[in-house]
Amino acid sequence: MDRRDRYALPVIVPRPRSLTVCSGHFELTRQSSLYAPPATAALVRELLSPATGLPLPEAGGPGPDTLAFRLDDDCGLGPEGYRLTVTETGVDVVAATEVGLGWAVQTLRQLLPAEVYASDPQLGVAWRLPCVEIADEPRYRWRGALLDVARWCHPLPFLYRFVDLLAVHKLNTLHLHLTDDQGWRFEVHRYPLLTEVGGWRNESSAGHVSQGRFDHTRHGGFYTQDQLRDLVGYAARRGVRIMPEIDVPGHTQAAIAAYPRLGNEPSRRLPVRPEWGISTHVLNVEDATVSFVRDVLDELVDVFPFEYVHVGGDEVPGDEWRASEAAQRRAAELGLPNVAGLLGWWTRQLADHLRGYGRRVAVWDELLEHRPPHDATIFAWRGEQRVEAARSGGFDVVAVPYTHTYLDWAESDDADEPLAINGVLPLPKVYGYRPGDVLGVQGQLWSEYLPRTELVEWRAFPRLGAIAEVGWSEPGEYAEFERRATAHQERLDVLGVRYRPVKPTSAVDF
Ligand code: TNX
Repeated sequence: MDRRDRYALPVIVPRPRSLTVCSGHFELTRQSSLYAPPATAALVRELLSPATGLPLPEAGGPGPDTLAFRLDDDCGLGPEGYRLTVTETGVDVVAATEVGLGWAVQTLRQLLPAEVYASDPQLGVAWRLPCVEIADEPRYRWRGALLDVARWCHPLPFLYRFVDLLAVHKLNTLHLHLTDDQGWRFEVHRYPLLTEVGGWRNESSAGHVSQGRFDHTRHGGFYTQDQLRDLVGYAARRGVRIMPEIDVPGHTQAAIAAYPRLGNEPSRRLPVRPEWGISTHVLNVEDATVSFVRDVLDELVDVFPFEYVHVGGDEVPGDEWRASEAAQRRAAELGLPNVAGLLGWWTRQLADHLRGYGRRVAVWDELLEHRPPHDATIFAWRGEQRVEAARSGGFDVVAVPYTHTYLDWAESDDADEPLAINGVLPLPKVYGYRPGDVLGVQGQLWSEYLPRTELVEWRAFPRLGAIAEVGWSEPGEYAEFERRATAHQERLDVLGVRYRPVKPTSAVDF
């Protein structure tokens, strides 16, 4: 039996709002031409031509044997929606924006044989599209994935691949966690030691952090601003925005190792933190330190044009501020009941600064108790009740509860699962997540236990596909999603993704 005969309906992930299959098909051949706005035309050729080998020459307008992509403000499907019609004579797509046209291109690829995902010409494949009518638009505006490149500096080519994989699943945001206790990955011209010193640690935790073992291997790296600018452009052409995160005032030991004056005991030399877990070393509350971070943000906004900048704010231990006279004085001057409130003071100053660039801050939900900037978007991670708390506080919320979206958690408690942080998050639980009335949803790939990119892929897929569907589609039956997710593996195979099978049959070997 031909593999494709097993599925009566085309397998689209995430599931479109409406899909009608009609009889017949349209076959793309060397005679087929392309009519589209320039950026869309470039994307279609970039995504279809390598595998099909088809030139898709430009057509003067819609017509027979043509892939036509048209912009129409009145198509009634929102800024990311599209209508895609395949008839026996050709393909017609309408959308209000080029982003919408771009998502239609991704759907078009999923209507074609899985070989379309190959990076070199596939001979002997009939590039047939079933006749369909699809009207589609996302349920949530923010559909993302956090990739932690601070704990392990994943190679730049992987970031490109990851962006491609987000776009395949119509995820529109890459949250790049660029700094942490264990490493600083963003080049800052004004403060070169951030990467020269802060980008490298002498060793890393080996095994689970609770075992207290180390690998005795130096690790590090960083991305230059030019590299990141190129990545941003590449992602934008695929409809993916990149939100950078500079995590302050906690999770900053790497920065303090580079510039001890940022810390609470400037005469002390700290290493970039080798082990996982939360450092008690946090930024001090000097005006000069706030200025330093503003300078970093000045360079950051020049690289990342996206409206949102994440400034962290999670897990800020109070030990050093409680022991610091300067911090206590600062808290008293500000009329704060205790030094913990300095977290809000830190963040409000950064938000003010970023507002000058027309930017908005995103912060972790710890800020909720410390008067967050009024225009902050809250990333609610400590459970569903934090999503609710942020929402009832009147904030925009991206729902990232660890109970449903932490993809660094193991997918099962089977003995052969690769080592993970505590917690188990199976695929059905991710799929069953209902974020409620929020800006959107996002999967988190914290990388303490993901030192290699194959492991990132193993933890990301298929669960990131479930996140994509939670973010894009109306809630559905898990069994139906599971069928599609299983068929979708054929595409991930062609892409060479090291995914965890929906139903693993053999032991894992990492
Ligand atoms: C908590 S989520 C963190 C991260 C860790 C993660 C591991 C958040 C805002 N902070 O620093 O990597 O748990 O699951």
